[in-house]
Amino acid sequence: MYENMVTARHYEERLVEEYLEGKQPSFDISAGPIPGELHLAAGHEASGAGVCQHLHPEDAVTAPHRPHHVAIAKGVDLKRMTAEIFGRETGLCRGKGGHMHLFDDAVNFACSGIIAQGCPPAVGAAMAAKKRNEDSVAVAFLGEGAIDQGAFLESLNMAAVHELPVVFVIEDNDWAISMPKERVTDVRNGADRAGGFDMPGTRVDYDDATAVYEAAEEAIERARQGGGPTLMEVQVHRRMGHFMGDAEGYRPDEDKERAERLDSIERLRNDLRVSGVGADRVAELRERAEERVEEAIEWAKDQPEPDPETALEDVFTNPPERETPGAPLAAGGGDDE
Ligand SMILES: Cc1ncc(C[n+]2csc(CCOP(=O)(O)OP(=O)(O)O)c2C)c(N)n1
Ligand SMILES: [Mg+2]
Repeated sequence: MYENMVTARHYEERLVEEYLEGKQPSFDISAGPIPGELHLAAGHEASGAGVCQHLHPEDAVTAPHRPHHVAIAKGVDLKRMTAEIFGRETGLCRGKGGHMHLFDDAVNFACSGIIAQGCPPAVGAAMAAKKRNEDSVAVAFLGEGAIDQGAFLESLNMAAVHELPVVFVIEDNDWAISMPKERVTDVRNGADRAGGFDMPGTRVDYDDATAVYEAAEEAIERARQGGGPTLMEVQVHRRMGHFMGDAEGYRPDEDKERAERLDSIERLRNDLRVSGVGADRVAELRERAEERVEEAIEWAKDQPEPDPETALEDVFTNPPERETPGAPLAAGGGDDE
């Protein structure tokens, strides 16, 4: 878990450096080697690491727009994930998805920028496993800002009615962009939503990877043994802005300082030391993580960019016919199928 967490933290620290290249001084979001938005999960690492530690490659995981820590903990190919973030041809989605749309079928991982969108596919994966009599499970990660979404609530109902092997993990970082949760959600603890459905709800009140590990073990084992779904919530902390470039003018200084103080990585490092893991071993894990990150970034930056000719390949709709490239569509043109 520690290695996964330091990998995720260092990965994002390096992405920040790469992301800012060429974007300053006026913050041009489309400039530099990583154009577009970037949502960082620093402060969420305990959740991904504690849950995914119990999963096998065939177990499905869906994540939201803040996916890096979960992807790393699920074992997504770091080089191809990095190439995707840099928009390269050898990226997980041939450079067309970017950091919010990573998809790795080798380990059954997907994420999406649409809030709560990962819940229905996770229910689908769990239903498939049950119908095939396999003991795999599915896990959907989502933010606390997503728990009023229809897709989430319908997924809970479907999972409970069919007793599906799925675990929903709410990452409660107290904020949905600039919106504090108490202004938009009627429950203080997201896990209380389970009470409206026939499933257990459990909350880990502090982002301690070991506590997450233990809560997830119970939920995932129950799902694997045919005991149905669980709703889990983990208190995490958003150490950064909602996305890179967010000035966070809405956020009290104390809230930010608190997030920085309550660092789950430091907590786990101390716990490891107290349990007798030597300083050398801890340093070795950290160094190995850092080397892996550097290698992935170097590799990705060396990869070719996609050929513009392939821009309309692997997309869901058939591109409408144009008589000449760039010309307006003929009336009634296009093929909706
Ligand atoms: C269906 C939908 N509505 C709105 C948005 C815009 N949006 C992007 S992130 C976000 C807030 C999400 O907050 P939360 O679920 O708590 O996740 P966090 O960013 O805190 O990790 C919103 C509203 C979206 N992506 N999808
Ligand atoms: Mg949130």
